[in-house]
Amino acid sequence: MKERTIDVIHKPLLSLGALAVTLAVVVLVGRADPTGAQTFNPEADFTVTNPEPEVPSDVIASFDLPIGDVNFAADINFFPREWGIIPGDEIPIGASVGTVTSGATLGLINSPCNQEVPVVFDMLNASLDRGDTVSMDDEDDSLTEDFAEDNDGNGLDDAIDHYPDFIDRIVDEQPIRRSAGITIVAGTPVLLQFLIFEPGTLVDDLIPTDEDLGYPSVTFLQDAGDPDLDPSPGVITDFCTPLTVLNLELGETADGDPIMVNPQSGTYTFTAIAAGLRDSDGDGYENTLDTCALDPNVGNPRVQVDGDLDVDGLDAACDPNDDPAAGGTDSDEDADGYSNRQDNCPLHANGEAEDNQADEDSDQIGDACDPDPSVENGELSTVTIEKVVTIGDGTGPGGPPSAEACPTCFVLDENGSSVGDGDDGGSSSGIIIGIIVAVIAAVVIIGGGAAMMMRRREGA
Ligand SMILES: [Ca+2]
Ligand SMILES: [Ca+2]
Ligand SMILES: [Ca+2]
Ligand SMILES: [Ca+2]
Repeated sequence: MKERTIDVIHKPLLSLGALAVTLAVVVLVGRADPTGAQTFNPEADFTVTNPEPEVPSDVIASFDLPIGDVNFAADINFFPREWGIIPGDEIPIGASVGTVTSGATLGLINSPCNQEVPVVFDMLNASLDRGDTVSMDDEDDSLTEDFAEDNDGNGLDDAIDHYPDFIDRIVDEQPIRRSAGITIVAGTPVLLQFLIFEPGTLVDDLIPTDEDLGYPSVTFLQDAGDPDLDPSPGVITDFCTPLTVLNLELGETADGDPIMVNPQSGTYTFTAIAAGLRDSDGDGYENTLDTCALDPNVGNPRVQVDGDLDVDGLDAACDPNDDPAAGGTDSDEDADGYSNRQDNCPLHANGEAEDNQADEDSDQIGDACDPDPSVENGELSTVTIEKVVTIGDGTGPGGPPSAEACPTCFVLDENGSSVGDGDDGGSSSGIIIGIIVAVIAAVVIIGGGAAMMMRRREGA
């Protein structure tokens, strides 16, 4: 995999929240190729619960990063293009379409990054009507954000049956399916969404629009990525490995409406491409986790006191005074409002009174202390995982499900062919039924980047 491609995809992801990574939907199997990724070795698994051809089947995907790895910056999945995908307007609004279960590891309130936090989302089919929107703010002053209320009293949180308005500020395109789930994390309602767009959709100027890549599917956590948001100090000060993600995508609703339908008998390759976060000083700790991003650490930021005698979160490699007896302890060394572990320049004031954690090159080292603010420090470790999945007995040319098997499957009208024809299937046909699960699995711990801690830019 070319570095360029990952880099291209990585950048827009960086604007997303920390927890987004925990929600990364990875539909893949196998082990990572560790080439060039000594500290980024994701493992993935993939299961089709019913491998019969041309029937709805659940897809269970897992993705794990072991402790000690850098967390990931981006993850892009590709469903085989022959998979049968049912558009959201063919599925009842509010129908259950899956579950996301994740085990995240967080650092809270400037403590070591070792708090295991389980997060579960029940995903529901959600409205695609961009003309009927809901705000992520509490515009009616009810003390609950509007998206997590049921103001129209139909039993669905408003983010389900109304389109969150921030999405258009990130991707100004019509999706063909949206699923959404809300769960409470630390007392705050958190919204997770998966959006699937038509092949070739310009999701972002920096994401390839080649139709051959299939359907871009983008994950949103809260409104992370909204250009109207700014960082702010918060309680989540780090997000690191280990990380586990289990994603169940249902093949059909409880009422038997199809959601995803297997292709014809054959073998199909799932591919995932993931990128690990940058580690400027090569000490094994990504820049977001490393309070001394430019100096190899003395200790491990996941372990209390290790390399940090005064327990202020600043490793001795750069702590100007690591001796507690000498009054070295200072959880916000530069007194800029961001605690050391959340601050992308712990020794340089760059809080809200200054440039507020500005990071031009998105390498998680703030402009205020970045030795080269316009060139990323540290490499992205890229990993590609492929898995061949067998449907039916695996024989035959394969191809998308027939129109009889899936009359509601999304059809890409190209060269006169359609998914439902069933007579020109096979991987070499012009039909493109791929999916890029461009899981916006980005990581920005720095800058108060944790999604829940973002807030509306003033005047926005
Ligand atoms: Ca370091
Ligand atoms: Ca210290
Ligand atoms: Ca600072
Ligand atoms: Ca930077």
